[in-house]
Amino acid sequence: MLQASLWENRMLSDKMQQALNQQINEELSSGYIYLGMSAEADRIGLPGFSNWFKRQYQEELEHADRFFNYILERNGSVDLRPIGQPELAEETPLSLFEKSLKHERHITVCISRLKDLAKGESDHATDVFLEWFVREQVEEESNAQNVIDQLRLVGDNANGLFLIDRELATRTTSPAE
Ligand code: OFO
Repeated sequence: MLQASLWENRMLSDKMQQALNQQINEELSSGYIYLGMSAEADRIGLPGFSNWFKRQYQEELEHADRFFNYILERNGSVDLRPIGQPELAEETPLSLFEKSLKHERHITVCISRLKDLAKGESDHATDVFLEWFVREQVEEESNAQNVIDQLRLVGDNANGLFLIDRELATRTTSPAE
């Protein structure tokens, strides 16, 4: 009996499992959005921006992988769901990063809700697992905001845009530890 209750305590609740699966979908959708942004930046003629979004796409796949691995580690079931088409029109460099910031704020809300759920269920393992994402979201929002600030500063100045593009070209994939 004691053995059975210990085992139950190790399992994810159905609600938590569903929520973590939903987050895999959110992360893969994030990746798909950034892949679309990478293509759009290339269309505009900004290879550095295109590189930055492509790296971000790769980072989002790594985020999805963390949730995937965690569910399996907890003996849960992975349930992959459909991914929607990114909503991108003819974008400008600024509109791309404004969309990025808006999206990252949405992800921050998702992570906060997951954290609240873990706390509410006294699921300490999931609560601790989510700490990394809480810190990551601070960085994700800050990264997008920094580029928005630079773009607003240079305005219509082509030289300024060229310099930002050159800077964004240096980004390599570096998932936070
Ligand atoms: Fe952009 O951090 Fe994951 O989704």
